[in-house]
Amino acid sequence: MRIDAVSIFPQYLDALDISLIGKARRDGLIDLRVHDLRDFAHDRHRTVDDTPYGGGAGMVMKPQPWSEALTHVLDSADESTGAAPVLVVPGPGGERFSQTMARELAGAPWLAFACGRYEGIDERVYEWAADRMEVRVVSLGDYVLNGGEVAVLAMVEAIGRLLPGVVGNAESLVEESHEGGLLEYPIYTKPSSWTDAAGVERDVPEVLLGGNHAAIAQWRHEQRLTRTAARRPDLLSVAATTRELAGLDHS
Ligand code: 6GU
Repeated sequence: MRIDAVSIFPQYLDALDISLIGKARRDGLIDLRVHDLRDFAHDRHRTVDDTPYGGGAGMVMKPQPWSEALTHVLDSADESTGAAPVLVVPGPGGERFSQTMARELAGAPWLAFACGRYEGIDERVYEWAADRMEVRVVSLGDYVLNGGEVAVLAMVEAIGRLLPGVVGNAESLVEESHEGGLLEYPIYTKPSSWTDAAGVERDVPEVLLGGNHAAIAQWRHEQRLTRTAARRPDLLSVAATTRELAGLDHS
């Protein structure tokens, strides 16, 4: 997959050199290209922002550097990418990012991320871009970050790990929280009995120590349900709850 990211703080994205995504880049599975928006501002101070028409707090990102930066990205299309990327603009005013959206975006050959800062990007950039590519404004959740860069780190990691060959054990992709609509069950490793520094003995649940795989699967499913009910009741749809209460849903 080809990924471009445009930012006034390209160093934020240096973290994508590390770990699984860094390895995927070195293995040629992800071609990530980071661009400095200021390279497309041509005045002495490389200005990318200005005051908002109509008044109000803060600054707005100017249209011209963005159109030039995104034109530069579009001009780098090749045989593998198709004509244009899906443009993802991170922002608190977007549709909510999710595992479903990560899966959807992982199916695109080319993604471009436009990281806004300040109060945001001049609205005409969205119009200009929509004439040339699919544009999606995407939010991580109901809180405000100072810019899109940290959101891009999260989204590229969530999308990248779904690409074929990026995560070694494909099985570790299926049983996770949010795949299957429930949170993950609790996990344990050795020792089976651990005494903490305060002298409290803490034991691994008995069922996991025997070899009864049906009993383990049943226990884990119950743990997923109780944990989801406690932490994320919004994930338990009426239908799923009804099925569980009827004893129909042990998948
Ligand atoms: Cl994607 N961007 C910004 N700037 N703030 C956010 C966000 C994104 N998601 C939640 N808050």
